[in-house]
Amino acid sequence: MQDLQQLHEAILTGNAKSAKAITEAALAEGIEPLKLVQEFMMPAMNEVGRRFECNEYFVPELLLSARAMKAALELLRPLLAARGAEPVGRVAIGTVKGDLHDIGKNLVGAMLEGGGYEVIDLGVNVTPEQFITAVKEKRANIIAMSALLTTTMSAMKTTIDAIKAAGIRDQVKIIIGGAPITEKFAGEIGADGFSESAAGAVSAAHKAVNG
Ligand code: B1M
Repeated sequence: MQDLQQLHEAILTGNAKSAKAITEAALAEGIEPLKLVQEFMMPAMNEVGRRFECNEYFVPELLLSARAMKAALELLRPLLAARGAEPVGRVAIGTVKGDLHDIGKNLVGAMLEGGGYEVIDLGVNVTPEQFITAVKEKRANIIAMSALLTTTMSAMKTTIDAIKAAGIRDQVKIIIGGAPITEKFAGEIGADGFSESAAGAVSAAHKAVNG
């Protein structure tokens, strides 16, 4: 029986090899992927953030923990994304311009896939033009934007304004999220939906599309 607290510890100490091995073993034991994410992996990243705030951790430690988190998440992603045949919509997802955080965005993408959406992952540091191209050329009917920095939240408004200026606002629903984002902010910038969690992003997408 795996001691899952070791998964928390592996992410906290940035040990990607160990994070991967424990995740593999836990999955082999039949432990639910979502349980691993919600009860052990995300709390570990929150603790990494707390230590960073208190100057106990610095950027190198953040990078190592992020790498360990990603190594474990890569194993879980296909399991979180297991779904039926017909996509219920096409989502273009990305972390906005100026922002390089992608762990939450990747988790949201996997949950949306699991919720039956086809997901076009535009990556990080995504410009308004890239989102517009995804709507025009890849026929995305939902845009999901992620921002983790207070300084990049404004890029969400810039993107929505650019989508309006491109004359395609009525072709696409826009949902947003990320640690500093609030429902109030989403309303102020004219987004159609907001979620503070990856699981909630699926309901936000359903709600935005179906009203
Ligand atoms: Co940075 N970072 N970081 N960082 N980093 C934060 C965000 C910070 C809060 C840390 C802190 O000070 N406590 C702080 C931001 C402060 C602020 O703006 N108020 C910060 C800072 C300052 C920085 C730098 C400026 C540091 C520097 O260089 N001096 C720099 C900026 C680089 C840039 O982006 N231009 C930087 C860099 C980095 C790393 C590259 C080292 C690394 C990222 C690696 C990567 O992502 N590949 C990193 C990390 C790891 C973090 C913390 C520790 C963890 C983020 C994370 O992955 N969380 C973070 C502190 C923290 O959040 N506790 C921090 C786990 C993830 C699952 O949660 O991303 O919140 P999260 O996603 C959640 C929800 O928010 C939601 O669902 C997800 C799952 O529930 N969600 C959505 C997210 N996107 C959504 C989209 C949706 C819906 C829901 O659409 C519909």
